[in-house]
Amino acid sequence: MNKSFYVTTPIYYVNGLPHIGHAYTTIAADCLARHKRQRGFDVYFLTGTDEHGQKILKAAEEKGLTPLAFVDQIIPRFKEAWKKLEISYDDFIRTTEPRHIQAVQYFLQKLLDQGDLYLGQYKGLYCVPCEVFWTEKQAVGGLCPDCHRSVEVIKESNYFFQLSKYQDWLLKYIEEHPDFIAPESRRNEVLSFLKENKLEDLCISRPQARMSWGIPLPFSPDHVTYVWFDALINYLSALGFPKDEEKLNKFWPSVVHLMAKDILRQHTVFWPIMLKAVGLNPPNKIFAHGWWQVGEEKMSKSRGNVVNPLDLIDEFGIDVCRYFLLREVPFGLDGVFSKDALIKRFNGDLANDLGNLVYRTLTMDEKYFDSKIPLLHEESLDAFARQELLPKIKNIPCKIDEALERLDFITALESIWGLIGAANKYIEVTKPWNLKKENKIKELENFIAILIEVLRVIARELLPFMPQTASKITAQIGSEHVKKGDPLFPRIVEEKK
Ligand code: ME8
Repeated sequence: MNKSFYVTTPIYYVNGLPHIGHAYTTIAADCLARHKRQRGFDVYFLTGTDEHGQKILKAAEEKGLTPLAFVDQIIPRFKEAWKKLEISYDDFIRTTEPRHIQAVQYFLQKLLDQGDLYLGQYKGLYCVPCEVFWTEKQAVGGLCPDCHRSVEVIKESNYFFQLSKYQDWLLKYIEEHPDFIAPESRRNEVLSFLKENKLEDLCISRPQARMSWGIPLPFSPDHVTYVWFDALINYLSALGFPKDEEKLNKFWPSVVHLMAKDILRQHTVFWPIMLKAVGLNPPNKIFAHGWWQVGEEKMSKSRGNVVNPLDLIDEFGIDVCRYFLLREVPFGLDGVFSKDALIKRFNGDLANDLGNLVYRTLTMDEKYFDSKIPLLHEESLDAFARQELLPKIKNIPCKIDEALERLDFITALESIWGLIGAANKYIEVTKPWNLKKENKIKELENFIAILIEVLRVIARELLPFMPQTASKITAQIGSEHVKKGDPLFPRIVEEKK
C-alpha cells in the first residue's frame, strides 16, 4: 500500500486578490505535493478560501453586493492565479460549501453534547479588520497589536469552548513531539506562551444580530460560528469528516499544515485542542514560514504594498518566480522582496549555471554526434566523472528527501545546483574539442552520455520546484536524439539606474 501524504495551505480570505505572500505558501505546498507524488505517495493537496466573517461582510457591503455574490466573484480570480502558477492542488475547499458547513455543525454539536461548550457573557476588545479579540494588555493604547487600528469594546452573550481544560495536555504533547511545530523558534514561542499564560476559554460564536455572515450554530440559530473556529475545520471537511472514514483514516493525521507565522497561535493552540476534543490526533506537522516584506514592512492587502504574482509571471515566467521564492529565503525566516534580487538569481543560477549547462551539452551533442545520444559506459568513465558526478547523481534523491522532510527548500535546491556546478566544471576541465581533435571518440561519447544523464537527473529532481523547465529539459533530451531549442533562460540585461 502506498504511503499517504496530506498537505494544506491556509484557506485565504477573499476580501482581496492573492499576492506574493499567498503564492509563496501555495508554491511551497505544491512543491511538497509534487515531490511526494514523484516518490510514490498518495497525495492530497488542499487549498481553498475562507469566506465567512466580518471582513468579508464589510468588503461585500462596500461593493454593494451580498456576501455570497461577492465571494463568488473573487473565487475564480484565486483559481486563475493558482492555475497560472501551475499549482497542482487536489481539492479547493470553500467554507460556504455544504460539505464544510455540515462538518462544522457536526463538530459544534459534538462539543456541546459532551459538555465542552457553555453559554457565557463576552466582553472584549475586538479588531474588526483582523477578526481578533485582544486583551487590554495586548491592545496597547486601544490599538490592535497586528494592524495598529482602533479596537472596539464588545459585550454580548456567546458560546465558549473550554480550551483551558486541555492546556496541560497540549503543553505535554508539544514537549513530547519535537517535530510537531517548526521551525524550532516557533515551537519555542508556543511553548513559552503556554507556560506563561493560562488559556482563556475561546469565544466561538457571534450573535447573528451583529454579524450575520457565518455558519449558524446548530443548537442556537441566533448565533453564527466564529470565523476562525469555522475556518480551521476546513482541513477535516475536505477529507469528508465525519462520514468518509476511509479518506479520513488514510490522510489524517499524516498532514503538514503550511502557513506564515501570523496564524501560528490559531493552528498550534486552538486547532490541536479542537481535534483532541473530538477524539482526533493533532496534525503531524505545523510549519510557520516567515513574511515577505517590502522594505521594512510585511507585504499585505491592508498595507497596500502587495506584489501581484501574475505580473511577475508575465515578466519572468512561472518557474523563475517559483525558483526565486523557494531559493532566496530560508523557509521560516522573513525576506525582503526585490526584483533586483530576482534578476540576480535569474542571471546567475538560472542563465549561467542551469541554462548554460543544458545549452552547451545539447550543442556539443548536436555538433559531435548529430544529435544522437551516445551510450554510457559507466566502467570506462574518467576520474572526474566517477568522483564528482556519479556520487552526486546517486545521492541527490536521498538528499532532497531529507531536506524536504525538514521543509528545507534551499538545501534541496543546492544539492541540484551542486550537480549543475560539477557538470559545468567537467565541461571546462575535459575540453571536449581536444578529445575530438585527438579522435578520442569513445571518451567523447562517454563525456556526452554522462552529461545527458546529468540532465535527466536534474530534470527529474527539479520537477517539483520548476515543473515547466523540467518538462522542457525532458523534451529536449528525448529518447534517442536531443532536440536543441532556444536557451532556457536568456540573460536579462539589467537596466541602468
Ligand atoms: O489568515 N509573507 O487568511 P489570509 C508570507 N483565512 N506569507 C504571507 C504573507 C506575507 N507577506 N501574507 C500572507 C488567513 N501570507 C485565514 C487563514 S486557515 C484555517 C485560515 C500567506 O488571507 C501566509 O500563508 O490572511 C499567511 O499565513 C496567509 O497568507 C494568510 O492568509
